[in-house]
Amino acid sequence: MKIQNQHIQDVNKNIIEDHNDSFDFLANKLTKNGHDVNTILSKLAEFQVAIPSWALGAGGTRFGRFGFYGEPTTLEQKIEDVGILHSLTQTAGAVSLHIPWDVPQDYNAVSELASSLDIKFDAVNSNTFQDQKDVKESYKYGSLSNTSQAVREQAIQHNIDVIKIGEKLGSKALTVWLADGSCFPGQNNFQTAFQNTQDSLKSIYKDIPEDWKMLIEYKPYEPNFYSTVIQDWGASLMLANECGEKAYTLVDLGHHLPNSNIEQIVSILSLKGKLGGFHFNDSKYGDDDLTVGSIKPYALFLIFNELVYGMANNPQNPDLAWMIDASHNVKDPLEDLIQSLEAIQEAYAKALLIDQKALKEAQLNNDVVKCQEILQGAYRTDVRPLIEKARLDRGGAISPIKAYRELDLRNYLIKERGRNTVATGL
Ligand SMILES: [Mn+2]
Repeated sequence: MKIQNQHIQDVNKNIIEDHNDSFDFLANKLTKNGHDVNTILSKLAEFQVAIPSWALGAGGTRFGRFGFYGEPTTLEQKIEDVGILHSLTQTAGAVSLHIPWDVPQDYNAVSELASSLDIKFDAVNSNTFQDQKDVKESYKYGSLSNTSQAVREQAIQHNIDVIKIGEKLGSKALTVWLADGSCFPGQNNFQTAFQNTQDSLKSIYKDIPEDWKMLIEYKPYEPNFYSTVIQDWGASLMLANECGEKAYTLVDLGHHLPNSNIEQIVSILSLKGKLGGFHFNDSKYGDDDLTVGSIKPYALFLIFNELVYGMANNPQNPDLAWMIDASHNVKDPLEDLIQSLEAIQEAYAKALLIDQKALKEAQLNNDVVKCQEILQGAYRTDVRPLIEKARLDRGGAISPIKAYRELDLRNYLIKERGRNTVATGL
């Protein structure tokens, strides 16, 4: 299913006057305060976030999966869903495939479909945290870190196969996230597990194409509950440095212990030119994978402040691979992803409003109160008219949720695909 642009414009018609009023008011105010509104709008328009192929199916809880009608069952249907998101929001111009859940059957057809929807293939993700059907070796006790050479070799080969799939689609990065670790003290030798992981990653790295990145994701605990081999940014950075200049650290917001200062991690990795990718979600307790911005929007804004600073001041750091990595639980996946995209754009827009020059001056004068005023002044601005305008200018919806509901898109998908369909994934 492909949305006709005219349908989006029809929904926009009913709310365009309100939008114009609030945009004019905000744009005038920002211009008076020395902001270049057009530059902010073009930055917002350029900011594209990848949708993971596994996010389009039904969610549920850790203990059960509750079906959602009209789920996409093929990769083509998943890409069509990303196409719907992109048409409405104009900020979901990429898909991130998870292998082996979404191996293309017909590469030409999949590539043509994606490009017809203006969607690129972002990082490809390997999976060595589950045993797939008919495999020889089990990952029950780890993959790249396993004490068995045969298991490690199988996991290395899988990653190399994933790179080959990505190359056929135009991807430029491999994301490696390992569930490797231990559930009980004494189960693993920390040094052996780390060393094995390092050697395995170096073997994979040899197959990373010249214009690719290898993104190494970290996580402190879960599914293993005593130790994780790549438990934090320090472990990830050590491994990336060991592999070489095409290897980077990937930050996933939910992969931190409570109250970690993620903005500081982002800032220092960016200074060192080693921040390669970013996964968006939110959390209340642990790796809850809640909708980004739904729990701690101010923390998200502070992180974006560092990302904006890094993008402007750290040419040594490459462009980042942005991806939503969340679980929509009991929501319609597409509505949840729209909310995520909006929260990301909102935090980004607010961060773009920070007067970096004034902030630097206040920092130099040790004017702590002024520093906070500058940050919170930007944070308290209602930037939604800017985001609406950036979408509208590119043919998107002023309110993507409203358009999704008024166009009754879920019912169209159910009619097309049937009610009780099931997507691949967890
Ligand atoms: Mn992640």
